[in-house]
Amino acid sequence: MSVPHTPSPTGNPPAIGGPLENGVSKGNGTGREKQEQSIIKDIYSSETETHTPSKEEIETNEKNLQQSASYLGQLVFKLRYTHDKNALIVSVVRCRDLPAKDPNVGSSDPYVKLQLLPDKQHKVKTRVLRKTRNPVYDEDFTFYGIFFPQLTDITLHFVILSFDRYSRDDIIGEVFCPLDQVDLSQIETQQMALCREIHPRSLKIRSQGRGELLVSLCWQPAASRLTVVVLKARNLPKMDVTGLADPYVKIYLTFKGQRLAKKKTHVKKRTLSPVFNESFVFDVPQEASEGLIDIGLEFLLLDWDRVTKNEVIGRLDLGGSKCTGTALHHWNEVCNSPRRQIADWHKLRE
Ligand SMILES: [Ca+2]
Repeated sequence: MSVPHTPSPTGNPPAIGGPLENGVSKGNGTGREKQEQSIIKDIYSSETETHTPSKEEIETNEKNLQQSASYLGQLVFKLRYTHDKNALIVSVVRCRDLPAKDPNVGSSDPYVKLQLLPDKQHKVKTRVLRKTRNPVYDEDFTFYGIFFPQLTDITLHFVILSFDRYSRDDIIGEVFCPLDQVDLSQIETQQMALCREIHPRSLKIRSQGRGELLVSLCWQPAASRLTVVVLKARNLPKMDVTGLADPYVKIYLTFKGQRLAKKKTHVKKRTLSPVFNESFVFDVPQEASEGLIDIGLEFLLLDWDRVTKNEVIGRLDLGGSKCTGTALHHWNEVCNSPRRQIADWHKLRE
């Protein structure tokens, strides 16, 4: 993970792209997925199936995490295809047992967004239902101009959200339904009901990995100043339906664990390999200026979103009590080599 230290904030060119090309699960017909397509499946019994070792690592991770993740309820929807209109009709029927996003009321104001992947031009949403954890929508969405053989390339992506009047909406969770795992001959003749468990968004981040961040630091004891250059990030998880993300970095200077100052980079839109090259200067308190005692830097890498709350992708601590491993090594070098700009890559953590 670490590269040779560079005297200037240019770093080494990062390898583009991560090991996971299939972050948005395009189904490959695994045993688990097959099982999930059963009509109105019983989610409790489906959790007992055995794990096939030939599965890709990402799926294994997702499965393990799913079992430990908190239960977010279920989504019920129906599918129908009409040949005379070349139309796919998706009915969002209802959600069951949603978590309460509004703790004061003990419920949520949920609505469901639906997109057809990979063509994200088809984008619809249900109305918002107020103060309920078991909303019934019964809303039909008709997607025209889809020829029957095209269906196997399409994945339905549902996002379940809770409306927030005062802030950006909360994401409750999401459901992916690749249509190549649905018995399509059935939906030609009749409406078919399906029920899927809602998965947390964090599952997606954790199963893909959080990526890495290249930062460069320079400690100037005479001026009592710490310069931080946020250079770039790589291998970030695919956060948006576009398969990309809109990353930015927040930095806090901490003293004895307390946040003293905050800075942030600009948002880099639609990229998994952002180049920031932004420099920040922090004034270090006089009492800590002997070798940066009790000083730390907290980095948060976030995904910006226009509608929903920005999500934290990963964190990094340099200095402070939580700093270990390569981060501690980097920090010690910075403390011991004043006036030198020292860069290093760091793996982001939860
Ligand atoms: Ca985003």
